[in-house]
Amino acid sequence: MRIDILTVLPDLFTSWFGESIIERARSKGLVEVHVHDLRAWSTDKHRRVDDYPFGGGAGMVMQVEPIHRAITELKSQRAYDEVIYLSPDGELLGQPLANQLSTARNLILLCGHYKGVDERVREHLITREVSIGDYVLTGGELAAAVLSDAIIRLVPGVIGDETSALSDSFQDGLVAPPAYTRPADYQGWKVPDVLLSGHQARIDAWRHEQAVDRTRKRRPGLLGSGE
Ligand code: 6GU
Repeated sequence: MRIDILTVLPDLFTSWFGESIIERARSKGLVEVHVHDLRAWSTDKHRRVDDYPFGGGAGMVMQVEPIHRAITELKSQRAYDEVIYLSPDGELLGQPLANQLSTARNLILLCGHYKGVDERVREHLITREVSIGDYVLTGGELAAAVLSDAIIRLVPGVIGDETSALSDSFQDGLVAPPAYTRPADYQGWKVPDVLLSGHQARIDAWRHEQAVDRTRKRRPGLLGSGE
C-alpha cells in the first residue's frame, strides 16, 4: 500500500511516521508513506497556497491550483483508489471505513487548513471526505495521521501477532475484554483466577462474556448495529 499525504505542514508527520509501528511497516516494505509539501506546487513567488475568500469574511482559503497540480502529478505516476479530503464535515471514520480503505493500493490524503479548500477541489478532485470525529481541529494533519494509522495497522504483516488486528476492539462489534500481566497479585490487587487456570476454553468464554458485558455498559450503541 502507498499513501501520499498533501499538506502545508509536512514536518508534523516526521516523528510520527518515523518512529511508530508505521516505521516498522515501512522498513518491512509493507507500506510507503510519502508526505508532500503543497508549497512545492505553488506558482507564487512567495510559495503561497492560500488566498482571501471571494465575498469576504474571515480566514484564508486553500487555492485550487497548487492542489490540482499536485494531484495531477501524482495521478500521472500511478492510479489512486481514492483521493480523500480530511474535513470535519466528512464521513465519520469508524472501523468499517478503516477496513475498507486498508484494501486500497494507493491513496491520496489531502489535509485542509485555514477556512478549508476552494470548493472546486471538492467538486472535481476529491472522491471521498473523512472526519475523525465531531470536534474541530486546527487542520487535517492529525486526522490524516489517525486515518493512516487505522488503515496501515490492518495491512497484513504490519502487526506482529497476525490475529491481533482481527481481535481488536470494534472488529467484532465489541470492546476489548480486560487484560492483565505479571504479577498475578500486586499488593493484594489480584488477577481473575480464570486467567491463571490454564483452561483455554474457559478463558475464551470469560473474555467473550467480559467483552459483551463491557460493551453493554460502556458502548451500548455498538451492540446489534451490525457494524
Ligand atoms: Cl479531518 N479536520 C479538522 N480541521 N477538524 C476535524 C477533522 C478534520 N475531523 C474532525 N475534526
